[in-house]
Amino acid sequence: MAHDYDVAIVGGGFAGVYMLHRLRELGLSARVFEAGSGIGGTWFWNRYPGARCDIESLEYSYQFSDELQQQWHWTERYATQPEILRYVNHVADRFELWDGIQLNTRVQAATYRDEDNGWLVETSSGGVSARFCVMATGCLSSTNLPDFKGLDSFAGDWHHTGAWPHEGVDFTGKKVGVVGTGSSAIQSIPIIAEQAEQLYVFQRTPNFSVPAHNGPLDPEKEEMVKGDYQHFRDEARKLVFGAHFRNRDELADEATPEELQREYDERWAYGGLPFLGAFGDLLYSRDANATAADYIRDKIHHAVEDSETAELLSPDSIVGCKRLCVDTNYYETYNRPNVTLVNVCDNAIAEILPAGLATTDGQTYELDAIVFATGFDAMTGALHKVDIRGKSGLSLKEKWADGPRTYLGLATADFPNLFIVTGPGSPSVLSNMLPSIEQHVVWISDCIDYMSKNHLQAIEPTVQAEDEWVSHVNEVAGETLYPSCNSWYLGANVPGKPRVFMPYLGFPPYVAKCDEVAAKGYEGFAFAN
Ligand code: N01
Repeated sequence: MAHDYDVAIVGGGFAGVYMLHRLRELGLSARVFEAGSGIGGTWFWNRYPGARCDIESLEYSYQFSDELQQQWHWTERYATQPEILRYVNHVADRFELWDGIQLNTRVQAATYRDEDNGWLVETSSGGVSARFCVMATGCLSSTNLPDFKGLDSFAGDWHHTGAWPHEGVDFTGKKVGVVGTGSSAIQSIPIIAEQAEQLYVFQRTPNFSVPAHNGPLDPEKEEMVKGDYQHFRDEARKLVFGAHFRNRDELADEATPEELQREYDERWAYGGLPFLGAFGDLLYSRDANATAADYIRDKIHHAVEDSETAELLSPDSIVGCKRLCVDTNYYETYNRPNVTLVNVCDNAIAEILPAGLATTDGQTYELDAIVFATGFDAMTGALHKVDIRGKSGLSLKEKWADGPRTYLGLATADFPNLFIVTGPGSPSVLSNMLPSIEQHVVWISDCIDYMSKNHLQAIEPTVQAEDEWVSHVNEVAGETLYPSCNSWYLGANVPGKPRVFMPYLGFPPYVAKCDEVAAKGYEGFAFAN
């Protein structure tokens, strides 16, 4: 039976947009279904004040077209959300992709049909059939809004950072509460504080943050990178996070106090996530990590005038175990007279009241607006919003009831011809997302092309390959400090979510494995003719 499309692509973020382009280059028909009224995925929804990327612009960008990367000019070292959104729209214009993108269309269900080895994709505006279904739904696109009692009764406005109103929000003269102190909060708090009459930050767990030292993009650096962009990309491909974090092999456990101080000072002055590359053992040894934690705590105490507030802002945890934050004036913001840090670790938020909120110790806070910077149901949340059914009607949710199971984060047994871009079990959020997305798009489209040329109807991983990969992902994580804290990498931020470490650490070995699997005729996958 003929399908409407060779490939149905769910999601119009950076993954869906490039997937469409790449499939078209191979002469295949594809359509992107996007719930939003525009493309860009995470960069379409996360419009909160201060939203910007924590990977430098020169490498948080597509590399599939040299003309594109040469001609596009980023204005800042770390691009703002509006600039990243302009960029992805430019890509869609430049490669004439709009006629393949259906906006305002939410995919509700995707069902595998044994009879024709294809997928029936049901959307808010009707159903389509396709040989393949590619889930390009993103890792951080399903917002997590805790079930706060009384939220419906709140008389003011409330917003989640991950679903911010397009028209913006004016906090001028308002009493504002921000719930959460992760990356989204840490980026937005300094800006909201400048507008609000009074800002209360409700902190359950403090996070480590490193200054971004953002500014206009250095023209010399731009010229240097653009002089040999391929070399710059090739270098990044060999690095553990797929980005230039200036990783060193030297061990903090073996460094003298002077070496530690010198290296951390240099990294702090440089700014951003490369702080984590200071020593090779920071994510492996508690003692090594403690040297970095002590250093940042000391910085917090220097930045924050009130010692009690500084102490409350100082994490007693492992640097990088939860994603390290990157900020502009975050800690300094607590020196403003209109900013108050509220500890909701001991006295949790009990309920939202019509005029504010109350904590369990009976304290109440009068608020005109609340910002929930409470994160995401990461990696699996967006997949589970779609009722995905594989062979014999098996639902993905049922199959993954104890945590996600994939082969290479790309596919899962019993769900033939279904691919996931940057799925659980792939480097995804532990890597620079853009190169990871491109690597997946190329791998998936090459696989589809191989199947077409070899008249193969269906592909799925073997259960054995999947089991071995899941064990390997756990084993690699188990050697690090990552599983030791309640992070969203583990699903620990969403009540009832199974605790499984979801991303794979190590971009280079991962890419090598994917290449090897393909070179061996898709080893670990089974085909049907
Ligand atoms: O979310 P988070 P996020 N009561 O999950 C708190 C990426 N990102 O949106 O730690 C009170 O990190 C929760 O407290 P706790 C980046 O990968 C990137 O900030 O669970 N508080 C925590 O403080 C990042 O890691 C950029 O105790 C509650 C906060 O809410 C990821 O997105 C920018 C609560 C959630 O923090 C997620 O970041 C922004 C409750 N009931 C995001 N429930 C860049 O720079 C939750 N919290 C590219």
